[in-house]
Parts: sequence; structure tokens; C-alpha cells
Amino acid sequence: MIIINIKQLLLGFSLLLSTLSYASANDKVSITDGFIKPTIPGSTVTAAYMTINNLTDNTITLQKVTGDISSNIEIHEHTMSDGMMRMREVEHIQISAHNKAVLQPSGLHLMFFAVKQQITEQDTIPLTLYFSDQSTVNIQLPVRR
Ligand SMILES: [Cu+2]
Repeated sequence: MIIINIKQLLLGFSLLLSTLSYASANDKVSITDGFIKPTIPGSTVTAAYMTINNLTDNTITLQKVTGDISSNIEIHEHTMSDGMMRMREVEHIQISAHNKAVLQPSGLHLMFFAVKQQITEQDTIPLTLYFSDQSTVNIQLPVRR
């Protein structure tokens, strides 16, 4: 009899996909479709996007993100108010069991302030994601416009 661990299978599948698009994972969370935008010359602000997949039976919460590139990385969301698109910091992102959070332009995103070096399309930017269950995921984001 062959016993297939679905979670391992999904994880293996998402890691396999990483040769095509960016993916990283621990046994609880996988990160797919991640990228960070290059900095515009003269600017020290940029944003990153990704899909965070909760592989567990419990709600998990992304609490913070760190990286050498900036000591000021915030989780942001876009909202419409008075017909204007605005963004504001949110404390965390909750992801329910076996669900995902999609960080994308005009929605949730990571915002980087006082970026320490210019980010160009040849770079790969390492970040660490911290979750409420004390788990972390190290990711390497490609740079894409
Ligand atoms: Cu923002």
C-alpha cells in the first residue's frame, strides 16, 4: 500500500515550481510568486508582493518581516477613501487554515523604507518572515518591475 502525505506532496510540488517561479517553504507555510520592485534612482522606497500559503489546520498570522536591505519594513494595505487610493500600515496578516494571502499591487504588500542600497533587476533580496506560531520562513526574492 502506498501512503501519500498530501502536505509533503504539495510542498514538493511548490518547491518543484520554484524553478519556474519563486517559492520557499517551511512545513507550515509556503511562499510563492514573490518579487520585489527595483528602486527608482534617487528613491529609497520600494514594495514586495507574494502569495503566502497556510499549509496547517490552524490560522496563522504573519507578524513581521525583516531583511538586511531595510530596518523599516512594514505590512501595508491599500484602501479607497474619498475616491483616492491610500495605503496604511496593518499590524499583521491573518491566514485561515489551508488558505492563502495574496500580496499584490493595489492590495496587501510589504513596504520598504530607507532601503540601504539600490535594488536592480540582477539582485536577489533575502528576507525573513515571522509567524505567530514562532515559525519563520527565509525567502530570496527576485527583482521584477
Ligand atoms: Cu505601502
